[in-house]
Amino acid sequence: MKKFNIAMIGAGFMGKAHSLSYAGMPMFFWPAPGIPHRKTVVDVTDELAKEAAQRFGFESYSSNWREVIEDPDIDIVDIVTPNDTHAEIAIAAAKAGKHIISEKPLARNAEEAKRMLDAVREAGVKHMVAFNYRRTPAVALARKYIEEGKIGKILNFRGTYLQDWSADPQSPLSWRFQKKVAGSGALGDIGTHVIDFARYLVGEITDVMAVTKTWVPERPIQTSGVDKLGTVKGEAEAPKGQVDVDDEFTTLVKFENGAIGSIEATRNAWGRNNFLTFEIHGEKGSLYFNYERRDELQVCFADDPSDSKGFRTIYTGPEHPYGQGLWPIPALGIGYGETKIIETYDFIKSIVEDTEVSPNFYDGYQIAVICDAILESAEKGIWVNLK
Ligand code: SOE
Repeated sequence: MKKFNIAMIGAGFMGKAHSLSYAGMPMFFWPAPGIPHRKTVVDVTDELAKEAAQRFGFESYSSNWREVIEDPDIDIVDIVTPNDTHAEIAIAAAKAGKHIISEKPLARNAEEAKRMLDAVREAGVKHMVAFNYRRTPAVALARKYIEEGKIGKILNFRGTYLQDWSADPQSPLSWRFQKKVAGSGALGDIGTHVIDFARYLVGEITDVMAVTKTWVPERPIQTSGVDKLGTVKGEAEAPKGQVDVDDEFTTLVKFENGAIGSIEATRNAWGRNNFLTFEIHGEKGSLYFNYERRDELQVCFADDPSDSKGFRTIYTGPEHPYGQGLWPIPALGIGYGETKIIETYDFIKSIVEDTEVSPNFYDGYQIAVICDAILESAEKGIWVNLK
C-alpha cells in the first residue's frame, strides 16, 4: 500500500479537519487506496508550526512553504490557508509536480482560479477543491436518486447557507471581511458550497440575477490571533475598519437543462448555525436536505400511494453511498469529520487509480466564474449570462 507524504500549508480550523481525515481515512476505508502520511506542517512562525506538528501529528514542521513544496519527499500539497494565498502556493506546487488539494473557495476570483487550473493541467498533477459537504452520504444519495431518475426531470433547486457568527457587529474584522484577502464575503465563504451542490445535483448554471448586502459596514479591527468565527468579541473602544465584502446575497439562477431556482447565503441570520439546505423539485418527486440534520434525506415520490404521500425520512447507513466504510447501522451520526475523511479517500483513490476526482480545479474555476457573475449582477442590477 503506497504511502503519500503530505505537506499541509496552514494549521487553523481546516488544518485540524484535514489532519483528522489523514489519520482517520484508513481506519474507515480499509483496505485503503493509499496511506496518507502527515509529513510536514507549515505555519507562519517556527514556534506555531512546531505546536501544530505536535497537535496534528506531523513528523516535521517549517515556516517556509516554498522550501517544503520543493522537498522531493512530498507527494501531496494541502492548502488550508486564507484565500489570497491559494493561487501562489498552488501554482508553485504544480510546478514542483505535487498533487494538490486546496480549501474552498479555490481563489478570490475567476482570473486567479483560471491561472491555478492552467498550472495543474500543464503539470499533469491531480487536483481537488475541498467542497466537502457534497460528500455527506445523504447528499451523495440525492445525486444517486437523481441519476436513477427517481424524481424525473428537475424543475427547481432552492439552496441556502445560513449562519449567524457575524450577526454581532462586535464580531471582529477578520480576513473574511476583507476583499483583498477573501475575494468576497458570505458568497465565497459559504455561498460557494451551495453553488457546488447546485452544479453537482442539477447541472451547469447559465444565468444569475442577484442582490448583495453588507449589513455591518465597520467592525473592530482584529489585532492578533486566529479567526474565531465570531466567538471572540472586539473591544468596544478598538478602532474600526471597513468591511468591503457582502454579508449576504440572494440570486435567482437558470440552469443549462432548463431548471430554475434560487441560492442564498448569509452569516447574519440569528439562530441559524450551519443551515446548509437544498430542496429539489422534479416532475416525479422532491428531495430535501439540511446539513443540521445530516444523517437524513427527506424524499417524496409522486408514485407513493396517495393515502401516504408526503415527505418521509431516509436515515443514511451502510446501504448508502460510502456506507460500507462508515458506521454499521444508520443514523449513528455523520459529522464534519466523516465528510473530510471521505474527501481524502476519494482524492487518494484518484491518484492511485489515475482518475479525475470532482470537485477539482475546473469546478473551482467554474464556481469562481459564477461568483464573479453574481457580484456583477448585484452591482449592475441586471441578469448576467455566463457564456
Ligand atoms: C465559516 O463561515 C466556515 O468556516 C466556512 O468557511 C466553511 O466553509 C464552513 O464549512 C463552515 O463555516
